Amino acid sequence: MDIHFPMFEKPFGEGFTHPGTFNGQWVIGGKPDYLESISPIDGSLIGRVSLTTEIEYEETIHKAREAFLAWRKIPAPKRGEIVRQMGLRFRDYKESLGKLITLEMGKILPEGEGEVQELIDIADFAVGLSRQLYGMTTHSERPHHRLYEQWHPLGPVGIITAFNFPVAVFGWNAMIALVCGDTLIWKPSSKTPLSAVAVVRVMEEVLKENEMPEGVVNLVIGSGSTIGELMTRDPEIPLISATGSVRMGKYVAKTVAERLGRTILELGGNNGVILMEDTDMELALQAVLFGAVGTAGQRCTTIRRLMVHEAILENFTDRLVRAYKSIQVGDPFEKRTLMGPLIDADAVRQFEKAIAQIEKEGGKILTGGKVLKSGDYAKGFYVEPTLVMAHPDMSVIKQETFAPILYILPFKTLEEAIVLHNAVPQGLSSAMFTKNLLHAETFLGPEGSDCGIANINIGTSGAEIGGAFGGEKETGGGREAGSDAWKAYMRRQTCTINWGQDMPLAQGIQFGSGCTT
Ligand code: UN1
Repeated sequence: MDIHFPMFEKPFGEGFTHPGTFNGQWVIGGKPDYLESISPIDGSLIGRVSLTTEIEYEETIHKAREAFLAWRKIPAPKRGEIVRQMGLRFRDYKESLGKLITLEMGKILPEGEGEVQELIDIADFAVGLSRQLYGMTTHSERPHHRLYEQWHPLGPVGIITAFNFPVAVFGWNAMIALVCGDTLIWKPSSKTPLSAVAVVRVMEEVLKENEMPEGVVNLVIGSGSTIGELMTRDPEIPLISATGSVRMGKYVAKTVAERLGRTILELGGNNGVILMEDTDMELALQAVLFGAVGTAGQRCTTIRRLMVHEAILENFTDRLVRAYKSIQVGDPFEKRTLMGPLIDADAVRQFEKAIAQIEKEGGKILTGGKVLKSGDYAKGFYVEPTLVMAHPDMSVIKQETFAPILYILPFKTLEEAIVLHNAVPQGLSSAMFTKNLLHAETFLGPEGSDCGIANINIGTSGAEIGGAFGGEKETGGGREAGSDAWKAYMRRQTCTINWGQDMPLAQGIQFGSGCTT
């Protein structure tokens, strides 16, 4: 695979090794343990990355803390200027980064490049934001007093990301946190370490060219139980932003809460789309295909449940089955391919487990359901995109299986559809297809979708960076990326200034009138 990063001296493959720890310098200990990066496309070795040791971690967090003391003093628009240059540099490497994501994660190339675009977009957003970290003023109840709030940098921010968006989700956190004046300690997924190394090397170029202090951007690589544990317990990290499973999120939430730290959690999704009887079938078909099959069903925003009005059930299902059967599964670098592999053997096992449960619970597999093992598929982790006619009592529809399995659930009334829609523990993204304003507004109203994202006439995935991204219930409640998500990366300070000659107390309290001063 021809991927061009001038900073990597060696080509990927058997001989490629790289330090996994960056704290201004790439650090590698005497006898390091290595993590292998395996391509899900054919199981081949892309390269090895050294695992961060506890000593290296301590050194890194120390540097992140020291760098914070300097970084926080740089005016926000100047920090924005550094991020602007990073955005330009990401553009230079868009093709290479996109290819590396495809190679290491397995999403098709347009999605790999799309993910880099998401990183570029959030960098651009953060540049503008660096001049808009605004606070409000309000009127004091006391004469000659001014009351206002301002936002200050928070400290080193821990960013824990998942394999499915090895670059973009880091970007949402990192670009915003950087303009907010925070330094970063990034722990990427152990399944996609090289995408992380490449992104950090691009950022390193810009930081060095601008003679920024070491420790503004840091990378640590290791498992959740080693490095993740050190980060979540570390009082030097006031905020941990974590993306991943509900199980991981519950552990992170508890551990960080024990030291009264803050978290931003972006956990599981089990996203539903309601197709009303006046659905524009052509639009819905396109949206459902991208939303359910795109990224091989491994987005947290993937469409997993499709609630279809009985009046269009047969027609829409037939069309969907036909479309599913025409989907090309295979090498994600091939132009014709719409669906690449799952991330690893364990993901295939989870798929098989879900299929067994579907069968046990009386779901009808309309198409798909099998693991692809022969020929070109033999060495990678490929499965068929799967459509299931389901019923509401099935327990498998309540869980997030990170695979391309879509459950169809028929309904008769809007009320029934909304109850069905909300009857899962997760609450990330949701959508309705309709031309009826009353139905759309009901879905978007307080008794409608209970998710953090609710769309009309588009799918659940592929959110733009301009909005706040995140969800309710077991999704964790965090918000990242655009809108005012930046506030979570700063500390709010309420200030009252007395510019008068007297000392009036709030709430009209008279105190000390009986004593002599
Ligand atoms: C994720 O799957 O964790 O909305 C993030 C989307 C993408 C990001 C998904 N912009 O599908």
